[in-house]
This record gives sequence, structure tokens and C-alpha cells, in this order.
Amino acid sequence: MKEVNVLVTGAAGQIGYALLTRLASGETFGSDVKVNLNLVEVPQVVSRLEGSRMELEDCGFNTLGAIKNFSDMNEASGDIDWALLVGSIPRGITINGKKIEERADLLKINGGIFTEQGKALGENAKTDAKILVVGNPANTNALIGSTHGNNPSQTWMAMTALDANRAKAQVANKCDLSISDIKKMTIWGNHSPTMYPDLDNAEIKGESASGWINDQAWIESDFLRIVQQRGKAIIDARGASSATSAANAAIDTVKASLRTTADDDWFSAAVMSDGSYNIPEGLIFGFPLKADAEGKISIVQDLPISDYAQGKIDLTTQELLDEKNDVVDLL
Ligand code: NAX
Repeated sequence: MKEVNVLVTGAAGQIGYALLTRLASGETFGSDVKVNLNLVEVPQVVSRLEGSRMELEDCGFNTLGAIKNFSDMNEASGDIDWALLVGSIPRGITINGKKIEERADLLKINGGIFTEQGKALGENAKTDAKILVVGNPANTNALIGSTHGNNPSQTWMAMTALDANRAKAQVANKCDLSISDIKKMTIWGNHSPTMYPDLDNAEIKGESASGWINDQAWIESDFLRIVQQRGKAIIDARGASSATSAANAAIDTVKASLRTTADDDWFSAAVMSDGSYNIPEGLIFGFPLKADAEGKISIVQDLPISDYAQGKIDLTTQELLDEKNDVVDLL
């Protein structure tokens, strides 16, 4: 049986809990691939991973390989094919008597984590490893990680698939369609409320989604607001942030990266800008992506961008430049 080595940080957290079974079940990597899991947590909660290990064993998956628990990224990252970096410090936590509310403080604290994790993966993970950052602020964490990983043959991504799935769900509801009718959803920019879900280039049954919907007022007001604020709406309703849908989006991203993308579709994640669409190089930016049979991920080129869309893309670009500026001493 083939094997894949997968590292998950924040594995004892909410998203981690929802993610592990789906990684191990055969659904993600295939029924002929054994999944070895390296689970990483902060030292204070690493013992909880023993519970996750027992539950995974009790699921009885044929595809479950070895499970190892770690609090040291250097030890955990040896020979890793996939790293899902979910663990991070949330806004609102109190550290050394100070409540972390400011974006700059949040960026710096998480930046410290991703400096070390990036270095460990760059040195120890496989040369073709793929790294998906889920922990927020995801784009800038990925920028810090990839900078310190300093291993150009590895691929760093930040997750925007949840935003893309949220956008598809709103369009499906509005048009009374199935999710599978909606293709080519792009989330441009940052995984934050400035993200821009693009309905001009999304397609419904081969037509532009914005043309099909034919209700620009809905697109510019309700649709944009609901997708951009969906995370907060879930926290308000559930009393906790999205976990099942976030784990699902991480699985979607891994699956999309493993298989040649269909001709009539693409997927959404943030990757290092190469200057495409005039996005400054050196930002981890949400783009439309395709994967090929060799696992190479490339940015879909030459999509038309309206003046309205360009205004939104400029806003999210500026936010990412500001975030980068806040962590410049960590780069
Ligand atoms: P939880 O607080 O339930 O879990 C986070 C876990 O990470 C905790 O168990 C914590 O001990 C661990 N952790 C913290 N620092 C770590 C480190 N240095 N190494 C290893 N583990 C560490 O949060 P959860 O709901 O699971 O969310 C995790 C992250 O995902 C948060 O940053 C959250 O903001 C982010 N999200 C990102 C989304 C995206 O689309 N990119 C959507 C969902 C989610 O909000």
C-alpha cells in the first residue's frame, strides 16, 4: 500500500477534531493509500491527542497508518508530504496579562509560531511537500512560514476554500441550483472580510454566474455581505467558530491539489503571487488555481476583471500589504 505522511497542527482543537477522521478514512488520499498522521499541539494540551488517537483507532479505517503526537515541530516535520497548519493563537486571548485584540499584535504572535514552523518544514519535510495554512491570519502566516521555509520546491497555500464554498452555497440558494452546477469560484485576496468572491468569472452551466443571476444589487449587497461576514454569523449563532465546514474546506483543498483539475472548473486558495493580475510579488494572495497530474499548482491567467472587481481586489491587496508591513521584522 502507498503511504502519505500528513502533519496537522492544532490537532486537538475544534477544526483538528473534525479534520482527522476525514484525513484517515480514505476519502482524501484514496482507499489504497495509508495515512500516517503526525499530530502537533502546544505542550499544555498535547496529552489530549491521546484521546484523538484512540478515537481514530476505534473508527476502524483500513487506511489509517501510524499516529504520532508531538509538541516539537522539528521532530514532527520529518518526511512530511502534507502539512495542515491549523493551530494558531485566536484574537481575544490574554497573554502575559494583555488581551490580544489588535491585528498587529495578533500578527506578531502568530508570526512567531509560523517562523519556527516554516523553518522546520523547509528543513525536514519532503522537497515537494504541500503546506496549507488554516490558522488565522492565514495569508500572512503562510507568507511568514514560506519565507522561513525558504524551500522553493515546496508549495505554501492559505485556505480560502471555505469562502468559496460559502459563496457557492449562497448562489445555489439564490438560483435554486445544486452546488455542482456552480463552477470556477474565485476568492481574490485575503481570507478576511475584504476577500472578493468573483461571480463574473464563476460559471453556472457554462454561463457567467453574474449574468445568470442578473441581479447586480443582490450581488453587490446581500451576496458580498453574507459571504464576507459568514464566519461572524456562525460564531453569533453557534457560540463557536466554524469547525466542520472549515475542516471540510481543508479536505477540499487537499483533494483539489491532488488531482488534475477538470477543464470546466478551477479551485480557490491563496498562493505566493508571481505578479499575475498585477498583484505585488511576495504576497500570499487568493487566486483561481488549477492542479496538473504532477501535482503542480498554477494560477489561471487572463480572466477579465471589471472596474468594480478591480476596486475590491485593490482593497484586499492593500490590506495584505498592511499586514505584511506589520510583520516586516519577521520576514
Ligand atoms: P481552536 O482554538 O479550537 O484550536 C486551535 C488549536 O491550536 C488549539 O488546540 C491550540 O492549542 C493549538 N495551537 C495553538 N498554537 C499552536 C502551535 N504553535 N502549534 C500547534 N498547535 C497550536 O481553534 P479552531 O476553531 O480549531 O480554529 C483554528 C484556526 O483556524 C483559528 O486560527 C481560526 O481563526 C482559523 N480558521 C480559519 C479559517 C479559514 O478559512 N482559513 C476558517 C475557520 C477558522 O476560523
